[in-house]
Amino acid sequence: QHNAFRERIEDGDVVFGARSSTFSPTVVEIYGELGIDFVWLDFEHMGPSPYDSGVFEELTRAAEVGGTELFVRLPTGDPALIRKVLDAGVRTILIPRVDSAEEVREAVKATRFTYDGEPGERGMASGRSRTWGNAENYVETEDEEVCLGVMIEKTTAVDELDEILSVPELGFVFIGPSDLSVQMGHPTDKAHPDVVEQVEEIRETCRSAGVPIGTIANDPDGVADAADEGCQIVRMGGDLSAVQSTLRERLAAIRER
Ligand code: 3PY
Ligand code: MG
Repeated sequence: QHNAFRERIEDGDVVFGARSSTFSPTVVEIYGELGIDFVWLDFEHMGPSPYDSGVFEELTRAAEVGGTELFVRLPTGDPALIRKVLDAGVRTILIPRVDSAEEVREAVKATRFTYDGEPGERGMASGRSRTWGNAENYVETEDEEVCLGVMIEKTTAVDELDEILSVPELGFVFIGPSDLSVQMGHPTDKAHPDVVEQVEEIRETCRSAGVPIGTIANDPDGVADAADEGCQIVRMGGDLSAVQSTLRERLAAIRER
């Protein structure tokens, strides 16, 4: 099975994902069955230990069965952690809070057997990424399946954006308006004109560089606007908010009768 997430954003398509804060393989499978393209698993702010390979093996199994792709936000770009998560079968990862192009290059290198014509820093594994269906051509094919993105959410990264975007193996950029609002001195005010302008500038730079852009949009109008703005990766909800809103409405309807 190819990494359809990577294939589709490289083809210029828009992919839609949802967060799963339950980290439940069953929810991952349901998302796949619904036709959701990727499952955002947030190990930056929550979740079980990202060093636990078993967690990722269960989730990648469920993603394969359901026909969706895991999208794992790691807490850091530590190469040791990146390798471990990829070896368990995850192929799409997001590194938050990057500061520099050098940091992005180090993270990318950890995902690759070949980097810039030289051997990369991915380790030969015997985990799920290699053993199930891909043992023979593992080294040749794996670099084509893995997709690494970074969050642009710090002013240090904005200052180095051109250099970050020139890393050829960078798969996509996800913009973080919440952290940008903190960084720019307007905490939680994502609608502040300076923050809005900064986000627009980052998007414009990414579009010019041909790097796919990710964003969060929680209603159909927001999703349409994001797609109009050239965003190709859209997170549009999650399991906790879906449970809350569905059951709140249902309970209210039942009590009204
Ligand atoms: C931010 O807005 O800072 C994010 O990280 C979005 O997930
Ligand atoms: Mg953030």
